[in-house]
Amino acid sequence: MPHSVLWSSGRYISQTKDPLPDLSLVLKVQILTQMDSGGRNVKPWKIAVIIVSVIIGLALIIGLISYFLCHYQDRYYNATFLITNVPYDPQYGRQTTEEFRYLSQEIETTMSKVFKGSFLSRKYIRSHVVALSPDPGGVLVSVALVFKFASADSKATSWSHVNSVLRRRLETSSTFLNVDQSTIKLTELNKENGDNLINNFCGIRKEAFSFSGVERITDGQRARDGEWPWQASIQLDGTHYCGASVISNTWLVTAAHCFKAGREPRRWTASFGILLRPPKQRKYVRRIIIHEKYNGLVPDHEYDIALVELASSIEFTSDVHSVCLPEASYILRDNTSCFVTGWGALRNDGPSVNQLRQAEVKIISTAVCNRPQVYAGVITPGMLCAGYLEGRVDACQGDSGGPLVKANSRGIWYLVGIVSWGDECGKADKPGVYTRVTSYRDWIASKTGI
Ligand code: 4AZ
Repeated sequence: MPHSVLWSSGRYISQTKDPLPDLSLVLKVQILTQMDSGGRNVKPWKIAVIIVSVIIGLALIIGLISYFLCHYQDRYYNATFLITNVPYDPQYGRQTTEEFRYLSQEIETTMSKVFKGSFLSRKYIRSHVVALSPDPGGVLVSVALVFKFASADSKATSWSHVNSVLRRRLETSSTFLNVDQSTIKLTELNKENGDNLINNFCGIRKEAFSFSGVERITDGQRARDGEWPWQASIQLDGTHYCGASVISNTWLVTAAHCFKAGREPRRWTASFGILLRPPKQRKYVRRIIIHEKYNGLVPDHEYDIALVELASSIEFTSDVHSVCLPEASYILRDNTSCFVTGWGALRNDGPSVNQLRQAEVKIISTAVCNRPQVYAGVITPGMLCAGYLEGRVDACQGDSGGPLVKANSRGIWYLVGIVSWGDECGKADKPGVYTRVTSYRDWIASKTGI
């Protein structure tokens, strides 16, 4: 230990024992070097400046290291390849057909096996078949792949890892699909294109949400951001009045009876996002199309469907985008589990809530729903019943016009019903009654082209 000088109570003192026992070695070296070289004292403020700069420097280094090691970002890829053992079927041309769903699910399951069984298993998020196109050699597949890579992973390395796993494992991971190896192509999409690609597909949620319990929309489960991105609120003179579903960036579908209170588009606005206040987006209404055959006479609830055209386009994000519409021929089986969502009342005639709620309900057959003690024959083919005969779980006032949705086996959500009516809320033998969307599928297409 060198002979050093320390400032103490206004005097210089000399000492030979360690003068800076509590400081880190780095600091001691810096301070002692300065003291030694100058042979004079170091002012306390200088020591403070040195300490502070060393701390800031260390914090910056630690921050940068942890940012690159622990900060993740989504990276999107588009993979294309040829399947040689499946002949092209014209039904593959439309995303909503059973044929498209079946083959896409097979491909998505294979993708999951390819990456989950590799060293990229923790980085793989999901795959989504974008298109199935005709090819003389079979079916040409285009699939979007989403990964979560650390920011420190270079783009080139990430791409080559995904590419090599895909080439190595695609052939062996499917027992059903024959993939022509020579046709595999992988391109990275930038974030904007990747986000657009995923958000422009109907019925997709940004992550898999788990749901437990069957509770009433009321004191039941609150929805989380991005859980039901197609849910809209339609508001009369600025107040929530009904629910609605986003079916494209300019069209919403809702119930006709919502417009009994007024049909002038300029009195209506639509808001998006799980909170009514503040919403994620808000739009003016350009046009309201009520089903021509809806007459609004109680108790006639037939043709309870309307379309709302927005004055400007919604900006699709992971929190706000469209739900899929089922084909007119789609058959909804009894006892299927569906979800109804809305800002409606917690009890019959109660007020609306600010945060969106959800409830799981089951499809009840029209035969059961038309029983004398239930709705005694008033349920028509254009309606469907959902809920529980024992009551409790149900939609309520203010949920009207909102979505009843069901996920298919690919995890893509379809609008199967529109909250329409019921005898109060949650009563035994009085389940919720919904407009059956498949019955109006062609009507929706005729008005919107969707
Ligand atoms: C309504 O008045 C209403 N329990 C909506 C749904 C149900 C009942 C009433 C279903 O808007």
